[in-house]
Amino acid sequence: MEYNFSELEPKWQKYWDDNKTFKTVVDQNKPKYYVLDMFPYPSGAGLHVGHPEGYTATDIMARFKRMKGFNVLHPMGWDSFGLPAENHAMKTGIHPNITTQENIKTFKRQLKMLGFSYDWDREIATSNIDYYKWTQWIFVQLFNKGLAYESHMMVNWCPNLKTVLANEEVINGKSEVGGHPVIRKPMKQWMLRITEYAERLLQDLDLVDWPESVKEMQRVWIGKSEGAIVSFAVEGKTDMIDVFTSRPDTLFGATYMVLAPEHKLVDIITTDAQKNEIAKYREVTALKSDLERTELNKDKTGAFTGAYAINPANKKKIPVYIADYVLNTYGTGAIMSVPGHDERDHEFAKKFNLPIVEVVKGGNVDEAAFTEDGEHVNSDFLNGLNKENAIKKMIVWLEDNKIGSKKINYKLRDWLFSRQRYWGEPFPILKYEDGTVRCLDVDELPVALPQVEKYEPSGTGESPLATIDEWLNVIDPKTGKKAKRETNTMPQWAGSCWYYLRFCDPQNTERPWDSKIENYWMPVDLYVGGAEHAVLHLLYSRFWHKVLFDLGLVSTKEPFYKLVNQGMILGEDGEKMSKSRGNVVNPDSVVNEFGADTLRLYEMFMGPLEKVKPWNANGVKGVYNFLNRAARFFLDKENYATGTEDVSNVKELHKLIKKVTEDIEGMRFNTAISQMMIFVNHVYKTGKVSKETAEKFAMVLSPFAPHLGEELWSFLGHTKSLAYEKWPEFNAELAKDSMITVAVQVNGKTRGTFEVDADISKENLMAIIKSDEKIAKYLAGTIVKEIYVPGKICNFVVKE
Ligand code: ANZ
Repeated sequence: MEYNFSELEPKWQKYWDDNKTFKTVVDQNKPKYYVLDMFPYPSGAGLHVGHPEGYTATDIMARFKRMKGFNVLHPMGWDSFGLPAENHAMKTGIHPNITTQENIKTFKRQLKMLGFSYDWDREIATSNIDYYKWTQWIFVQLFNKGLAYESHMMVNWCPNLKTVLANEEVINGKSEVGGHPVIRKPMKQWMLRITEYAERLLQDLDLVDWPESVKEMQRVWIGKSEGAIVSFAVEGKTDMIDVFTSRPDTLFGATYMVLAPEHKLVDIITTDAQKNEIAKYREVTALKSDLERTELNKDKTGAFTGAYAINPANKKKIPVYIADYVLNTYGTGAIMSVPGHDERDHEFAKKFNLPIVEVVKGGNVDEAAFTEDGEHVNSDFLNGLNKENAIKKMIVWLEDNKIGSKKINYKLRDWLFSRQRYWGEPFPILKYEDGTVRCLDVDELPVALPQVEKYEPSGTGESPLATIDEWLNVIDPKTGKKAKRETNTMPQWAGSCWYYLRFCDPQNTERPWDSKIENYWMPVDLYVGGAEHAVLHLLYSRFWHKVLFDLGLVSTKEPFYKLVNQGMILGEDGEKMSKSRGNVVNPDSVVNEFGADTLRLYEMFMGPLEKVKPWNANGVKGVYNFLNRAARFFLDKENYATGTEDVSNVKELHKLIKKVTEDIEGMRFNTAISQMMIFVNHVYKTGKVSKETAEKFAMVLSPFAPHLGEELWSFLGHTKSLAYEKWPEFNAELAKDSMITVAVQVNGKTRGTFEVDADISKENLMAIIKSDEKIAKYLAGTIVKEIYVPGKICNFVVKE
């Protein structure tokens, strides 16, 4: 019997479609399981072999859980707003909506070709108006809660992309998309107050089962820092300089101060003599990014203001500088400098010849900053204490003397939420001539994205929407006032912040989702996708979710209970797949040559899901050969026993059931597949199987290779899909090995091995061993100890 995958795969796909096999509705009588993929951006390139890796893993889980009696929600959709579609439109002149729809078609065909068990009735696209209406609605909720505001500020401006970018989208000074240079520019932008949720975003990481590495990246990004605010008087001025320090214990070692060049006190305290120098320095730093400014080991620069402050601990006069290594956006934008114990301060002090005082013992502060713990010295009431106790005591002293107080700071900044681009959600905002704004009401939504001919951003920072007069200018129907629409659009992250909620209730026209339905499906039990979203999508969506939770709109504190990151699939050459390297493997051609089941099985067999793995064409053939052998054996009546089958088949079958069940639960798909290979080799050896054995094999195979699974199931006489059949029970009795090998050791040396019945009693085993001629001579003396490790080894200690 030929393994005719090119016929049987489309046949089963059509069956699933025609019968809506995977359509899901709320069923209170069943436990639910929500398994979600990070939905793809439908690019022009079509599906990449990296996509089916995660999608196959979730599909195995979905199919397995259905057979385990769960009501499974397994949806798919499109993250279809975004820059690449718009850039493509600019090049080709074809409207992004048209190319997006075409790309979606290709992606959908490819996903269907792979046999994923999605409930396609739940398909959504973030660029569809009946979806983004609700994205706008969520923005209205944020606005009304005071979490959205406009701010004039320094932003990350990317001249190539002609848009601003969020901090999370700038990596080492380059845009996350395309790697273009990013500069700083002052602009008025929409911001979301994610900082208000910093502590909860941090604390609630304890509630979720996520890779530690992703949690840690979020922790670092949120950047909680405990310390104190300390106020320094400025000589001859009434203004005080407040600093944030994580080391208030080192206050006695503060020998100078530094303000960020943009700090508002700079103009007030700078002496006339220093005005020029300060102005020049400020000009140079204005162009630098935060990253450039804070790089360690960078040559330290700065300028003296001419002013002096008073160290409140020892009343010493200390000079005040400005320097770019102090950021205006963190803490208070000013620091007390402790060159003895802070590396950057040390470098600066060396360069500007400023005094270095040791206040913690343990190093040589003239040579280098000593940053470790140690006994405090030169610090009056802190002398003799370690860091922890000195910090505590200093905070009490600061608070008693009204010089400062305990303070917690976060690195997290508010989220820059507007883009000067066309292909995104318009803001539901009207701007009046007097500068005030009105956020629209629900009945005024959606604000549709107008059709335009020209997508090219002006480059001045205005969105292409600003050029469409008839869309831009309105008379506000609610106030009768003249108004302009907000012309910026939302970033691509907006749509993906809540799509998992819409999947619960995708066709609701009254509201974004029904609470009862949300309450049934949420949280997402398993979420699989790439690690690159650690501080972008995964942080943003947690933030929105918490806002929605506070509004009583969702029932869980966290959206994604368990997160798994699949490892990247590299080219055969071990390099990242890319067009320019010519090492891209196209899923279409693999499926044409070997079938979808082979592609699915191969991607799961390559290695552990989380690991980075290179593609290997021979590996694909190997997996194909396995499926081919399995198909030829099980789809052939000749191979079915007429009487009873070899008992060893049943034993192997139950070993298989145990291993596959446990491995799916632990998401160790590669080892589950190995066991299937062992099983198929075994039945080839015994020659015949029973129908029952074949049925159970079809069931355990089906989450991995669902087409062949269904084919076998129907070959065995069933008329309905096996998708909801009960997962086979493992029977320990049947899986037991019938014979075991026991090694015999006498005084630590192995003297022989015995093949015995697996359930032999210890007494019988001892009798057999002791009566064996070869062993008997070693046991001649007095046996002082007998230790039997069942099924493995028998140890004798003998005295002469
Ligand atoms: C004195 C001191 C002594 C400091 C010492 C450190 C070590 P984290 O932990 O990251 O919060 N700092 C404060 N505001 C800053 C700003 N706007 N730009 C640059 N640096 C700033 O770091 C807090 C420490 O970073 C603060 O504690 C301050 O230096 C510096 F032995 O104050 B420290």
